[in-house]
Amino acid sequence: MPIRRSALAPEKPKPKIPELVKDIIRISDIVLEVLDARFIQETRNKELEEFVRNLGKKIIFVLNKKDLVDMKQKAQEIIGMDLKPYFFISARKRLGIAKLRRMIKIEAKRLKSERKRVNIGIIGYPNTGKSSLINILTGKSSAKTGADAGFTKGLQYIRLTAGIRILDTPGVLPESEYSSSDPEAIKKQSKLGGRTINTIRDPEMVVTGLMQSHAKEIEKYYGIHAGGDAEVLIENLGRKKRFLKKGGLVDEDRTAKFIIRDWQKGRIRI
Ligand SMILES: Nc1nc2c(ncn2[C@@H]2O[C@H](COP(=O)(O)OP(=O)(O)OP(=O)(O)O)[C@@H](O)[C@H]2O)c(=O)[nH]1
Ligand SMILES: [Mg+2]
Repeated sequence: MPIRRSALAPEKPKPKIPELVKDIIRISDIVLEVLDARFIQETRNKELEEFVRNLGKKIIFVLNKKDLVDMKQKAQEIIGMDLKPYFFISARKRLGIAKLRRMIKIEAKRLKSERKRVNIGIIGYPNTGKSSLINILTGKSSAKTGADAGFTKGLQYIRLTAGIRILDTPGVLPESEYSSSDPEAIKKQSKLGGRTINTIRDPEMVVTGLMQSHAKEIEKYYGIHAGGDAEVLIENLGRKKRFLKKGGLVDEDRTAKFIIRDWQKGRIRI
């Protein structure tokens, strides 16, 4: 049964690493940390990695959404990043999946001599594509996916092959971003997809943040020349899409949210 999202519920303080995620890590034999290839360092969660390592478990780094990045540039960027082993993949475009699946099976086979069943836990920052990866690996659409952060809520098991189970987890924010109301933190979370559109009070501010770092790519995507100015972009796009309020003024809020949604859905290549 699909789990209802409680996007409108008041934000309650959450534990830093949710108990559910800790439990899944505890029963996992191998852990895959899914990172966004666009923002590798920013979506990494060192506390979570430490928790896994302290339990003596191996981490495989999965750099997802490679369809959105320039691979030549990325190959340079990750040198010396201490990500071993790592796999660049695209769950959306089905790139790099066979290689990753092979690696998982080899690791699992090694462990299977010691136990009946091998559990693979999938962890990571919200919205990096954990559930999408599971669907691609298993060839089923059993793990629910969605553009909103925090889409995966409960425990989900999916069978990979006989004796190998994959466990999905809800995305976890790093401690430094936890319940922050600082505008810079909100901009960052929205850019990384760690904050859902429903909880963004000032979408124009977020678009301003996106334009500060990626104006060229965003303007190209919409075919609008805005000279890096978020207001100009919103005004023009709102007119183009006919997102208008009474009196014919552009509905800036709606237009800004539309841009954030495209960004979080991974439609804009950078
Ligand atoms: N461009 C691109 N988008 C992707 C890729 N993989 C996933 N996405 C998109 O990223 C968004 C999040 O995907 P999910 O699989 O729900 O991410 P998740 O990590 O399970 O998210 P939470 O459960 O909320 O933490 C969706 O809009 C996906 O379509 C990819 O390889 N490329
Ligand atoms: Mg999910």
